Amino acid sequence: MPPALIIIDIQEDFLPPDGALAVSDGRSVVSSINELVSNYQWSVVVATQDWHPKDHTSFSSHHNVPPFTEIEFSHPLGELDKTTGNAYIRTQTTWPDHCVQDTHGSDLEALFAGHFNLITDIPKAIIKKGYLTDREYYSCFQDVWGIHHTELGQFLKANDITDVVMVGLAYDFCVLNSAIDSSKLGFNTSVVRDCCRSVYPNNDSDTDALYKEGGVRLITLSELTNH
Ligand code: VGL
Ligand code: ZN
Repeated sequence: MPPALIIIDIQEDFLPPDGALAVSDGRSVVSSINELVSNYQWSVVVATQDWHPKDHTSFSSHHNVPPFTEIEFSHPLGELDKTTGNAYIRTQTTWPDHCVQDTHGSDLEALFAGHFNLITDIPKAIIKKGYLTDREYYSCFQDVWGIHHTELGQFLKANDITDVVMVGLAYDFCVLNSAIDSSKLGFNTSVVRDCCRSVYPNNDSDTDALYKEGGVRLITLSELTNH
C-alpha cells in the first residue's frame, strides 16, 4: 500500500514576496511538491488549508499587540493544570493576520493547478483548519487544546492508510505539529525535509530534535524512492 501524501499549508500568505506571513524561500518548495504529486505513487493525496475567520485569536490585531508577541492563552474546554487545578495556560505567538477565509492569501487552488487539481484516479481531500475563532490550530488533525478534531484522521483510516509522508509549510509549526500527531495516531510518518521551510530556520536543529522525539522520520527527496 503506497503512503498518503499530506501537503501542509501551501498558500499565498506563507509565500514570498507578498505573503502576510511569508516563510523565507517558501516558494521554492512549490514546484518540488507539485512534482511529488505527479511523479510518485500515493494511496491518497491531502492538501491542508489554514482557514481563519478575520478576527481569529491567533492574530496580533485581535489582541492589539505587535505581530510575533508571545502571549498567554487558556481555553475553557482545555485541560486543567494538574498542580493548580486551574485552566492550563499555553504561551503562544500572535501572528500577522493571515489566511483569512476567501482571500487571495488563503488560496491554494492556483498553486496546485495542473497537479493536485488533476488527480482523478485516487482519493484526495482538502482539509481546512483554524476556522474556529477562539483557538489556534497548528496540527491538521486537531486544535492546540486537542478538543476539536478535523476529518483527516477518519479520512486516512477509511482509506486504510498506514504510512504518511508530509511536506510543506511551516517546518517549525504546522508540519511539525501535524507530523507528531500523525505519529501519535499510529501512522508511520516521514517528513521530506527539503520540501519544507521554517519560519525560524536558525532553530532548525532544535526543530529536527522535536521531530525525532515525536517518532517522525526525517528524509530527503532523494531518499524517497519512486515506489
Ligand atoms: C502556520 C503560523 C500560523 C503554519 C499557520 O502553517 O505553519 N504558522 N498559522
Ligand atoms: Zn494560521
